[in-house]
Amino acid sequence: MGETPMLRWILLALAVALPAFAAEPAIKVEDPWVRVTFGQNRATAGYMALVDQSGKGNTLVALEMADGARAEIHETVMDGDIVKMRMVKALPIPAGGKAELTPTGGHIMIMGLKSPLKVGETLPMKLKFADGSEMMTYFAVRTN
Ligand SMILES: [Cu+2]
Repeated sequence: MGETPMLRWILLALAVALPAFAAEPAIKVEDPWVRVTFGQNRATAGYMALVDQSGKGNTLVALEMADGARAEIHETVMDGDIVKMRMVKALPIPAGGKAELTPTGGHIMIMGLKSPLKVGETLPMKLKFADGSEMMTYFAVRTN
């Protein structure tokens, strides 16, 4: 049985549609921003929400920046009356849900910046996930 024109059209449509579907990011980053640096301070905090679009969940395991700057995931914990920050190895994003780093919760601790961050600039950061995927994210520099 030979290929019908209709079958050929369907195969062509699939070939065009599938790569576009596969390229869809499985994680959406909402409102990535970092707080402007003050004076000689070369450390600051960044915030964002990670939304799972795969329905399978994922885990943020590392953050990379250029020029020797470092980024860690920190959570804030109460030690008696004192607020302390603690590094966490990974940030899980629940299946179909979101993980948020907000000024009242956790943050991305950014250290070792070579120059101050000014309002209006963007700070690029590579997000690495447990499934091996990576994503460049551009954090807007803001005061709040
Ligand atoms: Cu911190």
